[in-house]
Amino acid sequence: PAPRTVLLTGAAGGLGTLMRDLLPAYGYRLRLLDLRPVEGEPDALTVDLADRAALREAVRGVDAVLHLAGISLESSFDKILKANIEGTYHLYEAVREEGVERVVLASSNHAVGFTPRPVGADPLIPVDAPRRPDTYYGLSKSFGEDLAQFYWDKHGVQTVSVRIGACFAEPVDVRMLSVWMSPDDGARLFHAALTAPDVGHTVVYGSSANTRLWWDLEPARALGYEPRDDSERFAAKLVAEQGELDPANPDHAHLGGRFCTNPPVWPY
Ligand code: NAI
Ligand code: 15L
Repeated sequence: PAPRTVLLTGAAGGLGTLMRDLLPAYGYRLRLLDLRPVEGEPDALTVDLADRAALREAVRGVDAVLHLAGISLESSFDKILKANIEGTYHLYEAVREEGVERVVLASSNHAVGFTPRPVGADPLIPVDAPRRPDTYYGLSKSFGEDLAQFYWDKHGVQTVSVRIGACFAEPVDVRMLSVWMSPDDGARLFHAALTAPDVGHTVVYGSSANTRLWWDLEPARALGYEPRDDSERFAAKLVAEQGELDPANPDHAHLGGRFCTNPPVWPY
């Protein structure tokens, strides 16, 4: 049966805000959590992932957790350690202690960011390609995937780790034509990840069915995900403004794009 009550962590963030709008249509009742207040949601829990007691209370009685909270760009190792590495550990401990069956974990393409991007007829990047984090941020996502595997093997907590490409209303640069996940497809994929049976720990790439796709979407499709969007409708405008990706430009050489060379930094 589909889980009904889902704890959405990171509910005040960009993706959290999109999913607050889109997931209720799939029948979920969302319990919201963030470090910051969630605008217009007085019942949202204002909780730091460092607060284990509050996390335990937050997960009590939910059917699943959609874990989006954390630092979503590059930062110092110390900040990443606290929010993403220790924070995700605290979340899994709360989940284990309260007997929650499933987590859907926001991993990122930056866990494999130093993988060279496919060029021309190169094959799509498989989900079992070696992890090649491109930042401390990407390292924390790689850790999250290991943590999820460990909690499955050791404690029977199921996880789908979604290596999200870039989920925004529209792609904003030419690289994003390859990695874009439309918000509607994001909701479709999270719904599939929340409901597919017997996932154990499954890692999938998360994007739309883009014409310029770089990675294999079959593992996501195997969960029941049927993407309906393709970034190609934005391509003419973006390519006219920015040109095609340049094989000689180091910013364009890897899946992680600029995260490999000059990563955007978390603002606080
Ligand atoms: P965001 O930065 O907009 O939102 C993250 C939220 O987490 C923020 O509201 C922040 O207050 C909260 N947060 C940070 N530290 C916290 C802590 N210690 N305790 C509780 N809450 C905390 O990021 P966005 O774009 O919404 O991404 C959500 C998740 O998805 C992140 O884990 C990110 O790494 C991942 N992701 C997102 C992608 C995207 O395209 N939006 C791409 C790949 C991964
Ligand atoms: C991420 O992991 C970031 O959280 C998001 O803000 C985007 O920059 C995305 O990757 C990307 O690769 O474009």
